[in-house]
Amino acid sequence: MSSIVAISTPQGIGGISIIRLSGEDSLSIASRAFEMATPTDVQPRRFYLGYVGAEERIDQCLMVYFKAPFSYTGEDVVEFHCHGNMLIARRVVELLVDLGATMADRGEFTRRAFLNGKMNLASCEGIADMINADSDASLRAGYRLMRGELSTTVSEMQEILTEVLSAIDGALDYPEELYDDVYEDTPIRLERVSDTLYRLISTYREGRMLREGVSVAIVGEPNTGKSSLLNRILKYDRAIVTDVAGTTRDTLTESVLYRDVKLNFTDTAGIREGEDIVEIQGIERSKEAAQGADLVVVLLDATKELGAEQRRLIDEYANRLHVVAVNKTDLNRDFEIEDAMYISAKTGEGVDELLDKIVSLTVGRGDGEVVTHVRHLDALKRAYASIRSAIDSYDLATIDVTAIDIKDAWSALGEITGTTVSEEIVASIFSRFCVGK
Ligand SMILES: Nc1nc2c(ncn2[C@@H]2O[C@H](COP(=O)(O)OP(=O)(O)OP(=O)(O)O)[C@@H](O)[C@H]2O)c(=O)[nH]1
Ligand SMILES: [Mg+2]
Repeated sequence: MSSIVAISTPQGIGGISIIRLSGEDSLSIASRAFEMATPTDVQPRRFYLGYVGAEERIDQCLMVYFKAPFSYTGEDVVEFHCHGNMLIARRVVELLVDLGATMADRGEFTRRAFLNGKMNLASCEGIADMINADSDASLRAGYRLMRGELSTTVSEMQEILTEVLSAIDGALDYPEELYDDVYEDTPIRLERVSDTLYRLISTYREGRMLREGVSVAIVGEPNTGKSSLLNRILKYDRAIVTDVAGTTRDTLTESVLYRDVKLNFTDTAGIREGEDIVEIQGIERSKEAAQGADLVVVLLDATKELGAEQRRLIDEYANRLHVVAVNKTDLNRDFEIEDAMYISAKTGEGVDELLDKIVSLTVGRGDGEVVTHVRHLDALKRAYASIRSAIDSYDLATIDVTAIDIKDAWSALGEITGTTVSEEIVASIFSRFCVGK
């Protein structure tokens, strides 16, 4: 494969810029571009001081060589660590292209690592997640995916399925043995795989929220203090607050990091019988926002009697993940309703407790193994369906059909680690990467 080159550090000014080359010609290309300050034989994993350039020196820099297969891509890799200016980095890339390298595509280094067996597909996705993470929680989830927690569980399930398949194969050749050893044992082993699949599938909701953030809609009647609560959470006056009922006309979404988790709050227009066309549309949007949210905060006003409309709102979200919060407790401490949180957007009282509650209801399970990608979820669901079908239709007479179901489950699982995945999926995964990774 041809040698590829790219700038691997961000486009901008910094301490250093790293230009990376990978491929079988990379050392010979690099040697023609680099003049050592003290000429010597290049050893892997050692830094050499020298000059990069051809007719004209571009920069004084460091060069390091990683010999295949002990490199990120599994190929020969050379890096130049130059001074951190894009003009320098671009000239070095141009020079290396002149000497025979080609420009790398997005994610091409990591893609080569995958193709060369340095990393499985789920680990590559973990790397992309780490690079794109915008909260500590999503960073940790990416790291764990990269380190192979999910892949290990998936491979363990595949191993069990492989054993079951070979036992069935053997028994098909010697049917008299099938009854005792395999026939009894197979459903038990399949149930074990089924349990693991079920457990993993049920973590997806939480996993997605860890990766993308938790969406929370604040709904309530006009003037209950929804916008005030948003401002209090954001710690600045983002939304307009007035004592006029119907101040907020449109939904408004902002994110905060709270205890390492990204929370995406949507403030909405107060819900009541709409008065004008703008307000009616705003209320429509409030309902849509609440519909799409992971969790709904139903906000009540401690200074008002609990009316029919508020009760209707509470009922409406009763079957959803929700928190009922009573606001303005600084004005009235006697308002009581079952299972509510008591807060004051004005003084901040109770607001951290509310946020804690939101976190614990959504991503509160902490550090268990979680599924974070819909692609993985989809593969797990298909594997689960095949295993259930294998168990449900389990019968001596049709053991060959069972074997087909088990093979289907095995190959669905293989899509996660990449052993059975299509070229299109691989391409779409690496298109999410940046150039130089
Ligand atoms: N004393 C007190 N006043 C509050 C509190 N929260 C909000 N308010 C006041 O209540 C009024 C309405 O607040 P908003 O935040 O605009 O209420 P809203 O729910 O966004 O109202 P709409 O946008 O009209 O639906 C404002 O005068 C706020 O200052 C609170 O905790 N205590
Ligand atoms: Mg408002």
